[in-house]
Amino acid sequence: MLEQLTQMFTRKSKQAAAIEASSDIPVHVAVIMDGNGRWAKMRNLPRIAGHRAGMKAVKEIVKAADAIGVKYMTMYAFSTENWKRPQEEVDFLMKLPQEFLSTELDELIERNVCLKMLGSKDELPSHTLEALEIAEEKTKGNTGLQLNFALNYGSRKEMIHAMQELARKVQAGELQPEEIDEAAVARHLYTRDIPEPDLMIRTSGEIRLSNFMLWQLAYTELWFTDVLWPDFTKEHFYQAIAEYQGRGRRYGAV
Ligand code: V0D
Repeated sequence: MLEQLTQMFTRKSKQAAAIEASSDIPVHVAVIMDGNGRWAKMRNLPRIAGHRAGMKAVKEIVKAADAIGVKYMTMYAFSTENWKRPQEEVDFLMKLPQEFLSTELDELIERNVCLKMLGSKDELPSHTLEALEIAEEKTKGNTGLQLNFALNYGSRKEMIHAMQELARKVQAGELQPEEIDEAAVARHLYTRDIPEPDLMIRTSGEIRLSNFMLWQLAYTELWFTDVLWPDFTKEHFYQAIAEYQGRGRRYGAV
């Protein structure tokens, strides 16, 4: 009875309520949002139409994650390899953060969401970087869901950056080589302040990591679906969470 009432007042779906009741909510969920181009192609639309549809899915999934109490979401939006796409498509993609934030930032602030960018800021156009930095600044004190956008992100690039920082500290005599352990490496990654993902979701039928969080996903549960990202709904998301809850994680122990 109490559960039903709670459900009514929070307008949560039955599926969401059941997941939340299981109490094993993943703290951090990472998502590779794949299949936007294929979604558009199937409809004889330009690829950019797929990206725009994908942005709608981002909004729905972030809400769904927030509703069950996920603390960190990391969305892979643009990889270091994506610069090789046609200039026109890259230019369009680089406008999406502004477009997304112009309609969503106020609501994200209202929902106490803290927004962060994960990746290298070096190559980003100034208009994209500026929108991101304003959003980071406006939400930095928020204590609710932390929403990370991996943008110009590549895991090997991230690890090389960490190795260079560590080497610099050794050279400067600030660090002994023996002091480079897992914790020291983790402290030099973009994710230094974020727990490792508990669950990684990849859409669109590709069963690989594609240079996404290679260090951080060492013990993460991986979940793959053939559903294309623009078609990915909160029901699919909750299915992934429910299957995650049914798996026993052992971290190498028996
Ligand atoms: C295209 C599917 C939201 C994946 C989703 C720069 C590829 C739509 C953002 C976004 C993209 C990024 C930062 C931010 C707010 C929103 C986004 C890109 C692509 C690449 F602060 N969707 N989205 N950024 N796509």
